[in-house]
Amino acid sequence: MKTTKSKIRCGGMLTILVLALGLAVEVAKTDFTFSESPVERKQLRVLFIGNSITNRIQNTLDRVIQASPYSESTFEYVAPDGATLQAHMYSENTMSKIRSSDWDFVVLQEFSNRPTLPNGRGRSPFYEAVANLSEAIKESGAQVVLYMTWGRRDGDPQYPQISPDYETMQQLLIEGYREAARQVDAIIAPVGVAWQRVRRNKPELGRQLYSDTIHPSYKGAFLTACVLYATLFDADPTELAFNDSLSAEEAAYFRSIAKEVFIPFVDLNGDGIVDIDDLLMLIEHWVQDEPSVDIAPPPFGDGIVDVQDLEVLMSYWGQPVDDPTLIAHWALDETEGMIAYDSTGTNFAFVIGGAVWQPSGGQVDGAIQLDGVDDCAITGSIPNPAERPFSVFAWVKGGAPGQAVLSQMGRARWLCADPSEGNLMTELKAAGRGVNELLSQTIITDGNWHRIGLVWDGSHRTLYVDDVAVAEDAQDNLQGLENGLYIGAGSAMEPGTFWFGLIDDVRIYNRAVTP
Ligand SMILES: [Ca+2]
Ligand SMILES: [Ca+2]
Ligand SMILES: [Ca+2]
Repeated sequence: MKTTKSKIRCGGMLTILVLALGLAVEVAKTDFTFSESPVERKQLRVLFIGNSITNRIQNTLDRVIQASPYSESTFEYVAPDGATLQAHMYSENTMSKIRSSDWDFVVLQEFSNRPTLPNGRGRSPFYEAVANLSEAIKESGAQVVLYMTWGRRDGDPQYPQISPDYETMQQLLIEGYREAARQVDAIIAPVGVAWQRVRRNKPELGRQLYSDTIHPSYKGAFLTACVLYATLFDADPTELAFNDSLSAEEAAYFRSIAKEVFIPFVDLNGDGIVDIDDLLMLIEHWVQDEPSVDIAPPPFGDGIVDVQDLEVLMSYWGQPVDDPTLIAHWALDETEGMIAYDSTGTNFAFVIGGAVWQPSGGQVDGAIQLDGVDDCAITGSIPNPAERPFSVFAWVKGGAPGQAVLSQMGRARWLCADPSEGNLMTELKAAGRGVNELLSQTIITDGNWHRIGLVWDGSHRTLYVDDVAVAEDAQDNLQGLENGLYIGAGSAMEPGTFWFGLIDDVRIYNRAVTP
């Protein structure tokens, strides 16, 4: 099936592909990292226009700038509590401030729920105010920056039907700010995206970003300041040696997140390398508005797949992939010992039962061989996959009907062979009666290597075998939780569920990957 798919793709796209590869050679040197030459360092004059979401980060941002190579910069703020951009637009004080100086950037921050509300109530006054203010800002010779804010901690209590929870409100804010930026050709400071990363990857710390349900704590202010710093100075925030009042570890984590939001997702099919398969996916959607491959400019593209996306992809060609959406990755390349390391961080797995490392027997370097009796690997907690789109992949060889590749402790088997035939199956499903496991008709226990996967995009779950979708159904939520996993055993380590064979390269992403 894989061959057929590739043939169809290649046949129709060959001409474009050849052109793209020719172009790629010329653009391969393009680098989307931050500018770093000291001679390029320029002190800036920046005006912020907003409300308490701005004035609560003002002192932190000033300290970050003071501790940076840009300490001679001038930052001023017009940010009375509760102000909307519409109010600023009618404010003589704000308008004269815009005209009063030779600003490099003017940063606009809207009242926190306006960009989430339907056109009549929020979005159109937001767009209108951005357009009006931008006109004045551009006339004064400055560039417009939109300070994309974060969703309220528990959603919007005033409009629960629109933003019932944080994640929904954040998505609406991202959409609203993107559209506003598109209309006036503004730069986005993706602060809300950084908050979303923290809330997704470290839920407890994510709630600590708030001082109440709306405003930033000193932690939230520090994360925000790092993103604004990176946006305005085009500088790498991880080079700042400033922790403010945070622990060194937390400050370093927030700086790394502030950098990550500018790293594009170049490994489109989630297999750890940027190669021809990723390029084919991009070419397949050439000049279309396809979010899954619209990687440039980071962090969320610009609504079209074009030469800019190709340049970014090619700039990572053949390089190791640093994908911020890869939240856990057990390469299983160890040669000895009882620990399987997680290449994305600290979530190592304990190997029990006497499983045997196979350093030259894997599909991607080494793999682990399990005996089908009591061997498996036990991981630490991973973030709840049910809260957002997620994908999980593994390479497997061997196995028998009823055996499991990956299960959540005390919950569902995420990837397993069904008990009668050995077809790929998942038990991860929505809450409620009448919802069943998803069963494919593709046998994975035939003794050959297979790359198996489960993807939930927020509305559908799809099973993959060897990069081909083999089963799919609608599933608008999932029953998951923040918990550990068993690699190579069922969710209660029941006899008969232990995998007898090889497992390699287990990957979990917090995005919907199309393999
Ligand atoms: Ca790839
Ligand atoms: Ca693009
Ligand atoms: Ca491996």
